[in-house]
Amino acid sequence: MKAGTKPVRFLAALAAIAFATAACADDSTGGGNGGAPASSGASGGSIKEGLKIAFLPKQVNNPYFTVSDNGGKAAVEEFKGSYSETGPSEASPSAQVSYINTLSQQQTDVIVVSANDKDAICGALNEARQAGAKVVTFDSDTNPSCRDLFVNQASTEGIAQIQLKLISEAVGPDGGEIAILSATANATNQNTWIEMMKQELAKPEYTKLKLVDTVYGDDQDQKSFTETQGLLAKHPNLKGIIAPTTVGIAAAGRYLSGSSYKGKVALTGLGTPNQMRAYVKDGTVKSFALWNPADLGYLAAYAGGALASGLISGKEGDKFTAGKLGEYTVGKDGTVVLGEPFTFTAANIDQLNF
Ligand code: RAM
Repeated sequence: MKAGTKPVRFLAALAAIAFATAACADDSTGGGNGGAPASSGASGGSIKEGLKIAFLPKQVNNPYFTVSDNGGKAAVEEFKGSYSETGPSEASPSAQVSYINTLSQQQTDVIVVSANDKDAICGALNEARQAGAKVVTFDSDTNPSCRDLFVNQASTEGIAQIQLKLISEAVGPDGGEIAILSATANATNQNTWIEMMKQELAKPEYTKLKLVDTVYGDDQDQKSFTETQGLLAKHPNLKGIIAPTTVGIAAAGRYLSGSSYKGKVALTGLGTPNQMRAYVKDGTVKSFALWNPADLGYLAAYAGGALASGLISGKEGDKFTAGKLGEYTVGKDGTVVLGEPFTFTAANIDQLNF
C-alpha cells in the first residue's frame, strides 16, 4: 500500500449496508484511533459549536454528490454546526462563482467545494477567504493557492491504476482499442486521472491497449449517452470504454445494455452501485470502482471544522480527528487522502446501497 493512504475496509460496509473506512496501524494519514471524542482535533482542542458549513458540489442533481454531501451533513450535526448545501444544476466551469459570493456574504465559516474548474472559481474563493471563510476542496481540487485544504478521495495513482486494471481484464488478453468518456473538459479530478491513466498505459502490461479517443459527456446523462453512441459509431473496432465519472458510466451502461454492443464492448470506470447494479446483473459491466462518497463528505466537513476552529492551519503534518474515521494527517500540498478505491462486482454489489 502506498504511504499516505489507507485501505477501505468493506466488511463493515457489507454488514451495515454502508461504507466505513478503517484504520491501518502503520498509516500516516490516520484512521480509526477509535477512542478520540468525535469533535476533537488531534491537538486536543475541540471543533467550535455553531459553525456555518456549506457544501457546494459540482452540480446538485448528481446522486454521487447527494451521498457525499449527506456524509458532510452527518459530520456537521455531530459537531453541532449548521449545515447547508447549494450549487448549480450544471457542472460548467464558472457556474459556482455566484454561489460562492452568496455564501461569503452570508458569512459562511467553511465552504466545502468540488471544483468544476481549477482556476475559474479561484477569485471568488479567495475573496471569501479574505472575508473570513475557510475553504476545503473535496473530490475535485482548485489551484492549491485558492483553498486551505483538499480532501482527495484516494491517491491519483490508485484511481488510475484500478481503472486500467479493470478495463484490461474486461477486454481480455488480446487487448484492442479503448476510449475514455469523461465528465467536463475542465474538471480537475477527471483531468488528473486521465493524465495518470495515460502514464499507466505506457507500462509493459498494457501494450495491447490503445487509447484512441477521449470525449466529454459534461456529467449530463443525455450528453454522456449520445457521446457513447458517437464513440461506437466512430471507432468500429472499439473494445472498451473507461468512464471516470458516475454520470458517464451510468449513461454508457444504459446505452450499451440496450444495444448490440452489450457484452462485446467492455465498460468500466467510477460508478455508484445503485446506478450500476442493473448493468452488472445483465452482463454489460463486469466490474467498476469507487470510494465511499459519504465518508469523503464526512471527512471534508471535519477538516473544515478543524480549520475554522483553529485546530489546524492546513500545513503538511497537521493532524485532526474526523469523528468515526479517526485521525488524519495533512500531506503534501495541503492534501488529505481518504483511502483507496473499492471494486464492485456481481459478487458484492447487492450488499452495497448508495
Ligand atoms: C461524478 C463527478 C465527480 C466524480 C465522480 C466519480 O459524479 O464528476 O466529481 O468524483 O463522478
